Amino acid sequence: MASEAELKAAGEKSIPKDYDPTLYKIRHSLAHVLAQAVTERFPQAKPTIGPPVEYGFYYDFDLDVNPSDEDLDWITDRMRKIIRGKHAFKVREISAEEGKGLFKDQPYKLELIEGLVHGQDEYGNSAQPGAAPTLTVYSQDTFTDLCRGPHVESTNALDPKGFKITQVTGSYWRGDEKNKALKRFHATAWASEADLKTHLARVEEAARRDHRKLGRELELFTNSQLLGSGFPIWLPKGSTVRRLLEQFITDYERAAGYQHVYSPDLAKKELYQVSGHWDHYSENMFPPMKLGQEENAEVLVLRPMNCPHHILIYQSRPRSYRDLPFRIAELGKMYRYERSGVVGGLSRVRCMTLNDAHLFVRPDQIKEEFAGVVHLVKKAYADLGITDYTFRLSKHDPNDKEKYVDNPELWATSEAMLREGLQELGLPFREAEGEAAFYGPKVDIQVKDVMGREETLSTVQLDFHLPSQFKLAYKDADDTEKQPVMIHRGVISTMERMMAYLIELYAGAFPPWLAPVQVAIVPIADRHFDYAKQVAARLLAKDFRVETDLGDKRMNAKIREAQLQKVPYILVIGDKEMAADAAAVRLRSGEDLGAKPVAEFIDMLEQVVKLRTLKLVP
Ligand code: TSB
Ligand code: ZN
Repeated sequence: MASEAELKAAGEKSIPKDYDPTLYKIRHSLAHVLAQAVTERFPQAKPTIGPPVEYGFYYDFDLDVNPSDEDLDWITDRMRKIIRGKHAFKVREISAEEGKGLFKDQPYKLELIEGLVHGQDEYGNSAQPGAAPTLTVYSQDTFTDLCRGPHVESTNALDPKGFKITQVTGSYWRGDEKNKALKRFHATAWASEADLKTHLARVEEAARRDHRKLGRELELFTNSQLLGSGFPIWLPKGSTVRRLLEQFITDYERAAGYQHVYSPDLAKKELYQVSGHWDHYSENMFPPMKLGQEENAEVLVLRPMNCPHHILIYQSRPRSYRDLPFRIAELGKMYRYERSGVVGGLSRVRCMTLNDAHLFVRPDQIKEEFAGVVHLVKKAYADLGITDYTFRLSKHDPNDKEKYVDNPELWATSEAMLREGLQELGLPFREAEGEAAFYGPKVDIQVKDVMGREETLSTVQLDFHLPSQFKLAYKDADDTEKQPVMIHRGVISTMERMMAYLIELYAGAFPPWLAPVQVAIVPIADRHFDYAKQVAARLLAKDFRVETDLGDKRMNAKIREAQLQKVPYILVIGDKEMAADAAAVRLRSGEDLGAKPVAEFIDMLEQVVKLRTLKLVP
């Protein structure tokens, strides 16, 4: 298996297929300009490699000093001067011998040439066999680099204010910590200064909304070194939000004819051999555990999906056509071996709870049930305030026989059915190859984070494979045995991913119906404590979530604290309010609604919570 460092290096070099070719050239050319400036500032610096990455580029140098802010300013100014010099990027083909002469003082370039000659790419990985090595060098001004290109024609095509050096971090030659430690200059780079500014503003907004940061500040969840990465712990406040979401979705499911079940988090390996997970999904599974040393000892695996368990529920008694659709739902815990480089915060974890359901349906019921799920998704999103989402038909990759069951007919039928289902509902969608589940195609509901990165929240999947693997059956009206079809679906997604998304969507300011604390009560002085406690008790009796601040801080500090915690309503209580059975109502935004009778405030809160409005005042 690849080492951590290799995976990391591989991740950094992977340029997505849809990378903008113009930005690629701009960023790659700027990397050369940066290398010129860095080697002028630090003549001892040995350039290694400097590829474009998402949002910009980096360049790694073997360099014995830590560049100061002053150095970075100098380099930035120098880069701008070089750009304004309108230097052409000149390309030249060279022989390996010539290259070795040209880069005789640059050990890393020599190693790269050596690798290229022996069919390796610049990361030391074997390139396509048989590829004849043509070496090219690109020069601008006084600087020459070994490079495949392509580049812009001249520095004239670069905006001298379109880039920013963001930081210098440590890295290793070829991403391997056994190798020489290097200095990595990171820069974000764009076609124009305006684009750079837009990007920087987005980065700032993303940092403000970052669910990992807000999760800490608002005490929603935490992580522990002792647990390991990908295993978040839900703190009391995060758990409150989660419980509310779970209640919300299970209520909707009950109304839509789902039945809820509980099943164990693991099963014998055989279950997953029958289902096909063992063959097609074991890369994403934790290693099995053998109970005992004997040859025939039982082997258990943590479940990566809940479907096989729900199939056992279907099989717990004979079914007839009248029993269908049979809708089984569970907030099911699953375990997936995600690579450690990709787990972080809540949106990609290794232990997760899916708002899962499996619908066992007759073929004539597929369309209606599919529509029912889409309807449920839309209803849930409307309540949660999720408005920006798109539909993706996620298809298999016919060339990948390992990941997908090999049954062309199954794929043709099921993909066509989902496509029709979407068309009949009049939903715009796009199609993506290689995104299906191993057992069938999906309709994924895609959302974007502040940085525009896409991820899947809800999913609806059509499956003819598992019913066949488990020989599922029902007795039809004419007494013959038929095979049901399965629809797998998640509406809320995993509680983890939805929580991450909602924290960022609301920037931590949950709507009143979801806020972990809905009301903060701030008595001004000790003599108001008893009355404050009474108000809290009345709110609690109505099932509202209240915190009363009986600390000795000043009123303003208490209000500020509640605002920082993004508590929607703050009730300030002094002599006047106490006398009138009232409270001065403030919102977390700082807006002051003035004094209101407590009964009136309770009415308002009841209404806002019942309607699940995002606004704090109806
Ligand atoms: C819907 N068997 C189906 C189920 O019946 C299934 O497991 N589908 S899935 O593999 O696509 O996962 C369902 C959803 O879980 C995904 O759409 C995604 O929103 C969420 N999810 C997947 N992996 C992770 C993860 N590592 N961390 C958090 N959420 C995840
Ligand atoms: Zn499933």
